Amino acid sequence: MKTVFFGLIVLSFFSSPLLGFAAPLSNAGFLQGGIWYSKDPFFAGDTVRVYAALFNSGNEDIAGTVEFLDNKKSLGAADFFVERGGKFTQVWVDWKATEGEHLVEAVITKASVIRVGGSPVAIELQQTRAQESLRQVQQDTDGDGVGNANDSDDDNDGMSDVQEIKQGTNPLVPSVPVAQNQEENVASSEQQKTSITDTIIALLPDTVEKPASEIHAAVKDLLAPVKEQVERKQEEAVQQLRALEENPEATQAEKTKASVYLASLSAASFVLKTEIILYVFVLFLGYVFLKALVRRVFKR
Ligand SMILES: [Ca+2]
Ligand SMILES: [Ca+2]
Ligand SMILES: [Ca+2]
Repeated sequence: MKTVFFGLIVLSFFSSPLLGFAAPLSNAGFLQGGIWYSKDPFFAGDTVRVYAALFNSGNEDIAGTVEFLDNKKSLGAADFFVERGGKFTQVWVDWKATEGEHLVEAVITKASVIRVGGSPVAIELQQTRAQESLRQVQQDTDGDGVGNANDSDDDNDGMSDVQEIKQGTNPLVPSVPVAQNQEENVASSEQQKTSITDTIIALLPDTVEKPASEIHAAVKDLLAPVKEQVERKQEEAVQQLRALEENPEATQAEKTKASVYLASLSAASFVLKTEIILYVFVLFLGYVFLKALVRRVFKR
């Protein structure tokens, strides 16, 4: 008799949550680890499968529906069934990702206990929300698996984004023949510039030529790291400006500030690249020499 009584208590304990007046079930619901994707990283335009997993450590089979949300808008729903006794299952929807920030969520909207031979009995679960997933979805124009924000050459045409913006070609459209031509042009004009400085130095009299070309080399070495740093900063400024332009919340003042900053860096980089400082220096040497020569001639 005692055993039967005890058995009744145990039975009522286990079945009470199923009768509707009990606390929400805490031994079933979403698994830890939240939401995951069929491929990661993924980029704008990719269709990915969004997954969440459910477990059931209770003693009754459970069925229900999970709704997936992207920025609070429904991506679709998936029905589930999880057997009792520590089993789990996964649910998913397919999602065509777009560029920008996405808060992806999964919510159990309906759950019932399914008994053999009985009809489903609605229950309430404690854990009805999967751990949300906050993603920044980028474009990957060249499809190399590196998003545009982290890719220094978005269209993979061999010309960096910085270079393309500087010379006015589209960093998002491969422009290979133009790129090669322009790279050659840049290379040859740089060579020309170097040789102009060297030519001017060569025109100087022997006594001045040697120290002048030594100083030229030294100044060039001195400026090389500065030039590199300015170019790096310029690249950062380009990325920053692009991020601002893509950000609808950015103010016009911020954009203007960023473009002025970029323009001044471009100017600095131009000065360094074309060795304007060196021209001035060499011209100054020539002037000093001529002055000395003129003085000597007129003294005689
Ligand atoms: Ca890429
Ligand atoms: Ca490029
Ligand atoms: Ca291009």
